[in-house]
Amino acid sequence: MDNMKNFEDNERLNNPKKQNIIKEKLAERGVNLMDIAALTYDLQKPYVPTITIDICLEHVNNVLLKREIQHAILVGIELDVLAEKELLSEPLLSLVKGDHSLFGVDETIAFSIVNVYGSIGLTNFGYVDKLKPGVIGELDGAGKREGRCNTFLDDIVGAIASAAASSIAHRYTV
Ligand SMILES: [Ca+2]
Ligand SMILES: [Ca+2]
Repeated sequence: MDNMKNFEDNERLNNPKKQNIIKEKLAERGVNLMDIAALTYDLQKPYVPTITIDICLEHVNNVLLKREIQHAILVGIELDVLAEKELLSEPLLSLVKGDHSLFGVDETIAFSIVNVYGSIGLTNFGYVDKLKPGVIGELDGAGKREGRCNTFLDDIVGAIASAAASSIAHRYTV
């Protein structure tokens, strides 16, 4: 009975089919899961010295299984793509394209990703959002080029890395 219940819970929370769609969408936007795992590695290395990049990648994959997170990623990426194609209406188009400093919905989407993993996720996200390490900085820079919009993507990537780091922290610390 318990096994059945766990199975149903996982069915409700996880969606393995959509995980592949999410991976494809991230790849289309130039994001490699290994780059996200590298961010997770840097976040967790000081706390879990035995951590490996493969463990980080495994946790990144687990994060991408969660329905709630998949939906947040889909919304964010779609808005970046629509902004690039100028298919949003004003004033939203200018806000998203310009990554306006008072536009915070990209961070709100990121919070909805890290929130799944509790308060450690939020702390990790605050850190990567401030320092913009690795691929986050690259995406942020690329998004400022003509015809390119990464307003949501940089926060999404930071949030996935932070969520994976939190998943590791929950597993390895007491
Ligand atoms: Ca923002
Ligand atoms: Ca952003």
